[in-house]
Amino acid sequence: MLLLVIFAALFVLTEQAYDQTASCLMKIHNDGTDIGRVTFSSTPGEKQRVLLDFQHPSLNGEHGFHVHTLPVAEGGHDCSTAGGHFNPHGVEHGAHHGAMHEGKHGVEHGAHHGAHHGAMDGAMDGAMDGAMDGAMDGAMDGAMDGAMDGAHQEAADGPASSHHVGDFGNAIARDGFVLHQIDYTVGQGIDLPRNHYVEEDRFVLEGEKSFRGRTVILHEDTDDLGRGGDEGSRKTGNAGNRLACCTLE
Ligand SMILES: [Cu+2]
Repeated sequence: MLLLVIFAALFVLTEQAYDQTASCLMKIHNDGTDIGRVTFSSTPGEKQRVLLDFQHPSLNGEHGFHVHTLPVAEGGHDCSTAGGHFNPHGVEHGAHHGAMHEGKHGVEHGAHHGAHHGAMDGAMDGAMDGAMDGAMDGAMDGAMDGAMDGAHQEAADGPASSHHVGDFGNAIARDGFVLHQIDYTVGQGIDLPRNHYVEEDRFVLEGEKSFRGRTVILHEDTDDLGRGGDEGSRKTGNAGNRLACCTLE
């Protein structure tokens, strides 16, 4: 009981630590059963968090997880009405971080990017640490974390980024539970484990491109992150049917 109170207190504190939040209760497609809450939090220019907390017997393994363009009808749970992936830049589907490089490229891009930022600080220590962080990301998570840094650098050069704004990869379920958290640190800073460093806000919760009023969808199948080698992969990651959804408020 005490543990629960502490956990609840921490949760409340965490929620208050962001300037903006948008959330909703996920419901099973064409059924309406409430499976838990998804929350997007943001302090623009500083930090962002995506938190999924779901429970349902049908949750098992990896489930593609995206923000789609349209709201579902009010009070409804027909996830088919949510349109395609939210993709204001008209690019191909990918992971939540960016372009899909092989692990080797991830290391190179990550190391280069890290060193670049370290050097920007004008300190030798910064350069070394930056290079280490970048290389670690690339080595550890290959095409994920390492590629992220490289991809964001490339994205800054032109429109050829290869992930949708609404792409968030997969949520991993165990025994009917999903507790999935993604943290982003915006701007220059220390890239902690599992705390993804991004150049700009990963998403916005106000204005024209806001996630608010759009629909979070959890799919039945695994999102192949655009690496499936077919058209479906480049559009949707072949994540299959819509398992659950809700429109962010
Ligand atoms: Cu989707």
